[in-house]
Amino acid sequence: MSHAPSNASPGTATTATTATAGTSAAPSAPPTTRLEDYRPPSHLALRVELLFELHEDHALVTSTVEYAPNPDARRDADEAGMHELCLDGRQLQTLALRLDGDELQPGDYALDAEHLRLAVPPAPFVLQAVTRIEPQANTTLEGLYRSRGTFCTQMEAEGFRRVTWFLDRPDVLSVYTTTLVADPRRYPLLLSNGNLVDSGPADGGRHYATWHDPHKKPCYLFALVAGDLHRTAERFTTRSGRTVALELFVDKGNEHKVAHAMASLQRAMAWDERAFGREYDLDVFMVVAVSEFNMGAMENKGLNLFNDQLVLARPETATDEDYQRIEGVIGHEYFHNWSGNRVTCRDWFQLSLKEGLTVYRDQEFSADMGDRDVKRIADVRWLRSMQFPEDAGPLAHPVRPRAYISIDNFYTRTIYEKGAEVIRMAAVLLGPERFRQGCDLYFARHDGQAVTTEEFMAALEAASGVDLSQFRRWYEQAGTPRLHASGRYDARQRTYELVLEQDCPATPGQPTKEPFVIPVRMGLLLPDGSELPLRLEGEDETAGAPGRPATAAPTTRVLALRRRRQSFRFVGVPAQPVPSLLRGFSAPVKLVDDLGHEALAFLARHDTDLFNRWEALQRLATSVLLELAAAQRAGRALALPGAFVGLVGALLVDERLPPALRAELLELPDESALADACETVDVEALHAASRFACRELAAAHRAAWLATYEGLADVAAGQGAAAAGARALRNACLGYLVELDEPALLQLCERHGERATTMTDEQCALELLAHRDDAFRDRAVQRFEQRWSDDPLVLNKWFAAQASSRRERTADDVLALARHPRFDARNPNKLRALYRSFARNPLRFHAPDGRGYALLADAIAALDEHNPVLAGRLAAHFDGWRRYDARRRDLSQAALRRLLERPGCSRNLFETVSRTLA
Ligand code: B3K
Ligand code: ZN
Repeated sequence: MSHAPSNASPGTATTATTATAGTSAAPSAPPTTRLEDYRPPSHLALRVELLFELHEDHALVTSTVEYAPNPDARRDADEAGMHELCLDGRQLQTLALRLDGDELQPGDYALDAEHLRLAVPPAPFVLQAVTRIEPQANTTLEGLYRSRGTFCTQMEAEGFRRVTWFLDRPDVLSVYTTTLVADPRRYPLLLSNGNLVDSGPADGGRHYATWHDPHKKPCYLFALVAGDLHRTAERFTTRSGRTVALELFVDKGNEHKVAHAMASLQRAMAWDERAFGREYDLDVFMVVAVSEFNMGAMENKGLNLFNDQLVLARPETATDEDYQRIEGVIGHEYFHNWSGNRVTCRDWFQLSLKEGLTVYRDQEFSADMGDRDVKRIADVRWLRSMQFPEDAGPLAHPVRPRAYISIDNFYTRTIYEKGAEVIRMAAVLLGPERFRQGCDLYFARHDGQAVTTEEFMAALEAASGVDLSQFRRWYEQAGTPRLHASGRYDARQRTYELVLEQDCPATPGQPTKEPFVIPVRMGLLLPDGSELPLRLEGEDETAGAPGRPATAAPTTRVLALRRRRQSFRFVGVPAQPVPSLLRGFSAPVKLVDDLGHEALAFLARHDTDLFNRWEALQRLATSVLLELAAAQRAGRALALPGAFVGLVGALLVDERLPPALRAELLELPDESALADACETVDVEALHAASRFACRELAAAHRAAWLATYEGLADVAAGQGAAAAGARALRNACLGYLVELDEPALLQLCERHGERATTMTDEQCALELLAHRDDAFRDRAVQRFEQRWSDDPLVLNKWFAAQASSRRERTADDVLALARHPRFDARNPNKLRALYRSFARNPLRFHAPDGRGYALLADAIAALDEHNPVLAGRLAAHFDGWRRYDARRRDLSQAALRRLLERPGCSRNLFETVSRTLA
């Protein structure tokens, strides 16, 4: 029989598709995928059966898939009434293809580097493919690969095509049954999605396990694991009374580090029931930690895979921040079970549908588990230092992008964190109850479907009655809007008029923008520090529910700015107020207003919104630091305003504020946040300004830093949230004290590290001393290495601290560390510890001679040979290059050109670099 489609070129079923197919070599113009070209899949996959025969040097994959024509697809039949099926595959050696049991011959189908095309009947049929792959040689960490001795998978976004021929797209949902066969001695553990339905001995002394996942899912959520790992088991009883087995697998020897991850999972499951009404839906939920993983973790149905860094924790090996991150990511992946898995994405342009929503959910989870204000501050700090620069540079893209070469490059801060801000704004506009009803409706309407951000918006609208048509622009327009605010007080009329205006800078492909809907949560503070009850002109002063007294006007309310310019007039204002705008950071915008230092200092002292107290101090500090940088550039003497110094001192000792919040207040904006506020970044001036300010503050409050440090010693030695808060504040104090360069204070820091009982303190001491160029630094670095050389995760902190160092030799250190016996260029955690830390080290990455650029570009070039996904993402650190002086621009451009012109540049890297240079 011949099922060859008309345009078929002869293919051979027994050879690899092409030599370069899987190495991601960039063709001269890699193809672009566009949102407007989306078409429904030609076929549905009714059921998928997979057999994995795992061997030491290869794996055989037999996939048996029942396909049926998709009634929603438009298609043409050929003269014989046959349809075309085009499947995705990459670097597959195809050993056999069978259509309804008939072996296909080479002339029956067409193969190119990444596709298999064949003519198929216009009715359901079964296609079986046998492919041979080499997980052991797979260094991309996509598809099926090995992490140390464990077989594991990463299918999102397009890894499944590295395993077998399939419709590798998120809108093809199917029920999977998976059988693994392997050597029982090396791989006693055989896991896949769903429930274990069968297991036992197999031929040749091997064993097998069969898993069945009753929930329809796209292939990007498929996973398998085969290995010899330690299992920790717990239980969770859902609110409807079902018992779920929770199983956490780690390398043997690490089992004493799993309690926090397991407890986090139990908290996450209970929280999702409470906060979103979402219950788990299988009998077992498994988490497997592996040491080689391209990102943090992956939400595969019922079988989450984790970077071990986000699972393993003991107080002596993981910092308080690591603990929080683990809780957040365990929650994040678990929450995907509904926001991502039960309701998934129609296509990869909708990535933020699951990621933005799930980040929002994990942020809320963490806020509920800890201190909400501190969590919000940390999230906003991160958004500002990572997402705002992305949105202002050549890689800026909308939350729902319209085109990509490699979707791997779009797992960005914009998709994730800005996406979460968009959800948060919707929640603010709807209010908590209607937002929850909207989410309920979304999950109910679309359970088992692959949908778009449009369906999410439509569900929120349907449940709330709020029109979100203009709000959708947040998905379509890139760039961080600016919110201009100015106020006018009329003492005679006792009114205050707040004028809000918005604009948004041009971004690639989007020269002009339409106005956004910007929710501005706000309050007005009176000179005595009290909050004014807010009444807008035209609102009835005495209005209250019938028969009840008038409700007091609220002191915080949300103004929705919809037009380019709008004014809001408040009445009954007894004195000139100070506006507190964007409380809780109610919109991801840059606020530009006319508040001077005095008003900001007033807010920093009096605002009842704790987030905005922090924000006011940040804004004040940013302004102070930028003025210092300007003075430095102009060769003027530097001086810190006394009021600012006084304010910092007052907040330091304000015991009404929890220590964790004080620690946040006292942390000045970092150099990348400062850079984001500059037209042209003057690396050295910003650095000098930051150092000067820290030293001055340290000197001015020397006694208070020291007293606070000493006073919190006991609390900080304990466990739990209060201890972690105390450690954060103590370590902030220590950070200021070492700036003073006094031997006694440096010894204090040294002892802090030596006597530390937690990694939080030990890492803090290492990081502080690693900036120096003296014996304190050398001793700290050596001691840490000796103590932790056998713990790869802790040693990553050691690599990172040195790559983040301000000292002049840092580039040399990084080069030397790359040759360190414990460095492993195949391990993404190690690569990130060294090179990502270096790329975030403004002073050394942007060294004026271009060494930093060359160093990173060389590392990316080497990485691109074996892990293009990571290479493409690391290259994004160059995206700020246009904001530096001409010499640095030339040097970074040259480094980028070299990358682009390198023979064999992957399409991932090609895309990042060409967009960066465009
Ligand atoms: N969904 C994964 C990320 C996959 C990245 C693929 N290159 C983890 C997460 O966001 O939950
Ligand atoms: Zn996610």
